[in-house]
Parts: sequence; C-alpha cells; structure tokens
Amino acid sequence: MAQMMTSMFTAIAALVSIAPAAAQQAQSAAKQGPPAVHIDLHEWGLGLDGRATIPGNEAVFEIRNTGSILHSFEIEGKIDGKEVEVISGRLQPSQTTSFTLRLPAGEYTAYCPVGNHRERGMLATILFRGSFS
Ligand SMILES: [Cu+2]
Repeated sequence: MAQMMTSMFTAIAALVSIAPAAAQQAQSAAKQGPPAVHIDLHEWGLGLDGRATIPGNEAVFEIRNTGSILHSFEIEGKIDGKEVEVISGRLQPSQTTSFTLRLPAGEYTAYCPVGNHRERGMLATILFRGSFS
C-alpha cells in the first residue's frame, strides 16, 4: 500500500511538472495524448491526497476500485454558472474504468457518491489549470 501511494504521488508530481520548459521526454509524452489521473477508490479515499492538478484542460481519468466494497466516482463543478457532473457508474472491487474529460480551467470536486463515502473521506479537489504556461 505504501508503495502504491508513492507511485500515485509520483504520477501526480509528473503531471504537475509538464510544462513548455520540461524535459524532452515530458514533451513527447504530452504529444501522445492527455495526461492520466489515476483514481484509487478505496476505504476511505480516492488516492489523490485530497487534490490533483491537471496542467491543461484535458485528462484521462483511470479509475480502479482497490477497496473491498462497491464504490463509484463522480466529478462535478460549474461551467458558466451551470452545474455539470460526470459519473463513472458503480465499480465492484478490482473493477476498472476510464474516461477522458475536457473541462474549462477551474476547480472541480471529485468524490464517491455511494452512501456516506464522501463524508468518510472519499473526496478530492481537481484543478484544471487550462494552460501550460
Ligand atoms: Cu465509495
């Protein structure tokens, strides 16, 4: 588990560090597609340390239920004053899913909508920076 958290942190740190001046390797990785955000649904968290930052306005959410009970993933926020939300559907333990989101710059809230899981800690802020500058 400790190792999983470490690799998760590394993945997020890699996302944050992608910038025009970044290493050649990061630049070619960016050209291959949007960065991935790894969501690790479990009791009781999303595997993000409460926050993830996406440098652009597009990311692939790779979601896995690593817990022992049913979970789901929802991200919501406001675009031009209107509530928007995307829900993954319910995931049984060890099930995975993924989707690509393209969103305007801003802060969005991600959580598990099952039961009281949000209150128990399955909650994080996702920041789309919307630019590479
Ligand atoms: Cu849950």
